[in-house]
Amino acid sequence: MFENLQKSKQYAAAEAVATVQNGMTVGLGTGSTASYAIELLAKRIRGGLFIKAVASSFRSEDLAKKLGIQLIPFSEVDAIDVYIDGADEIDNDLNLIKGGGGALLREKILAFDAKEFIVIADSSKRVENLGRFPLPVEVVPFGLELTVKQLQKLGCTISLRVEDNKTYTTDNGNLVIDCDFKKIEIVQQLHDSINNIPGVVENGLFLKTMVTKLIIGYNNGSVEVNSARSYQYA
Ligand code: A5P
Repeated sequence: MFENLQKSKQYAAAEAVATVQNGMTVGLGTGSTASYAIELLAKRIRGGLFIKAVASSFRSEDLAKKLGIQLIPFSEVDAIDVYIDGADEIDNDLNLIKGGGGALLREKILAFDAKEFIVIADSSKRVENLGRFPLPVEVVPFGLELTVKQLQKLGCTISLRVEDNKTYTTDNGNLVIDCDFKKIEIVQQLHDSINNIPGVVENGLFLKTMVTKLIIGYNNGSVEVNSARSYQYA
């Protein structure tokens, strides 16, 4: 049966937003699923919920401001209580590929700090092995050709991200190389090898230790909630 992915994303987002409590500092993710969470959070705020928020991209910041969510500077963040974001691929162990929307560095900074990182997605994001979705890697513009050569040595086919016929630039003024590995065998090893290349700022592999909860939504309104420790691929 055809699954309405937008509805599935909304249900996953709603389940995550329902866990947010008064007084929390909330990290706002980036992408279509995270945007649903931002909209639902704004709705709860209109209903009386009081929170502070930080955003993982200019796009999410703009959306939050437009919807009346109070954003605070990082100097005022004691700790992020919960970070809610989508993913491009989710494996059996809750390792993720993120960064399809180009915000991987800011997303990882927020997710790493958060006491709870809730991943929200439709079921199409679940895979047995990461790697069919090309892995986004944020790199500095200087020495691009040399960094590309080092990435290729790791066994991938690379493409420099382009948007609207222009080289894509991240919110941090960097570039994104999408690395097609087809199948990633040892996630942690690849993560470390990529980040050991000097021109690399960050890569889109989010290791399982970061994720505390996965919420998969289905278009019939049901959700599957898995805590990181007990989650198994179904
Ligand atoms: C943004 O940079 C990404 O990490 C997104 O979280 C990811 O691409 C998922 O996006 P969707 O929710 O739009 O599928």
